[in-house]
Amino acid sequence: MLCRICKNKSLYEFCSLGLQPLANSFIKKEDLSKKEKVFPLELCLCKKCGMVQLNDVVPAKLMFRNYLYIPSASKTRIEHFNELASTIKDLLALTKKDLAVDIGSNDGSLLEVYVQLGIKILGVDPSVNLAKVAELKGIPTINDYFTRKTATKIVKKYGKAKAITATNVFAHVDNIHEFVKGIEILLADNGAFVIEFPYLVDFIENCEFDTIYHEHLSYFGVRALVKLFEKTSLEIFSIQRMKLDGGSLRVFVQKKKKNSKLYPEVESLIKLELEHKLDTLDPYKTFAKLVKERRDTFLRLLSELKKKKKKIVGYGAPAKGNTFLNYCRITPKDIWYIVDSTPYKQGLFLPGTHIPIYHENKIFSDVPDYIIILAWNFADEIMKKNVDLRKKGVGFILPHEDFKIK
Ligand code: JHZ
Repeated sequence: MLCRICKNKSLYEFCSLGLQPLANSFIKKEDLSKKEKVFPLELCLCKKCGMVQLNDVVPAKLMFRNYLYIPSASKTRIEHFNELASTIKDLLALTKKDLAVDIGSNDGSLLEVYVQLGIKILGVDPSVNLAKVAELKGIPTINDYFTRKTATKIVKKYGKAKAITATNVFAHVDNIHEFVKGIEILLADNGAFVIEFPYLVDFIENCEFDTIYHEHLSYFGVRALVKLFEKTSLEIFSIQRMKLDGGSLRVFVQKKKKNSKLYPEVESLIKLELEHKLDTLDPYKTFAKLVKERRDTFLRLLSELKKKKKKIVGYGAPAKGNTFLNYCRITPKDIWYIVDSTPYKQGLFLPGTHIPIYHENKIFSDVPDYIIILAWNFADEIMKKNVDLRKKGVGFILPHEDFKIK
């Protein structure tokens, strides 16, 4: 495996989560006895450019053609999209004449906001099922991956885009240089390409190991990102750190201005990464050690609660929950069931662990003693709407707070 950014061969593998099924390959009841495909889940660091990436790449068509994750299942994410769209609208002074393209547009949730703001829109998404859902909502969608070819096709038909977004998409792309070439073709000279993804500093510092899954090929820091844009006609002109998803970045990219140096926000995050010693092996070694400790802490808690005959269920069937549960080798005897707000996931079973997924209401009719919040990035939203259960004495286990019970 070569580094995705700099093509260097010297990759240092620092964390293995073993063989795992694809995190969004939820199973129908009739398929439970079929053998599931598993793939290695190992993380490496490029010693040259600092890029963190998976060792193996699962073909995209196995992961994204029929996709069950939708952002609209979480109120917090929709609120985030509302804020993102109006930030971009104000920044670029978008008008009715301008085109906004969302790459990885999913069910069209972000583009719907632009419609309300009166801007021309277009989605690009490889998932057949979700592109249909978006089209039904009136969101024009190109059902394909984003490449140079797709970009050229869009420019011919619609013209250049003043705003391009890719939220939680960039980290999923194998041929990232090809993707960036597509952006160079599609982006208007006075436009901006806005990328959002989980930030390497937060990922390492908080040991967010459950966010490692086959879809997430890259774990970006600003150092690697700057390297990626180095030989292109693009440059990063602004970056915001966000709390979303355990710590993410919002990166603003534009066509290069003459003689431009690194912008101050870019420089200060590179400095932060060096302060965290992300250019050495130490933090990655510590991360790998912590992964095992986190698993052992959870397994000890689980065993104590099971000894007391407590009933434990899970809140949310996020992709990250599957990495976590499979790494801990959890079964339906440990966690009885899962509830999730995504209609497409309800009635199915988790990959690997085969725990059944129900509508969120199940926790009111079949009340557990403890609920582990697998979608911990939305713990506030979930705790707020289940305040009555907490009052009744149900304990909420928080993986991101060292499995504290609230
Ligand atoms: P959520 C996905 O990861 C996949 P996941 C992807 N690869 C990616 O990068 C990230 O998103 C951003 C449910 N829920 O968003 C809905 C409730 O049931 O953390 C979701 O299934 N009730 C594109 O899957 C899950 O939790 C609720 O009240 O890790 C959250 O998934 C809320 C708030 C959520 O992403």
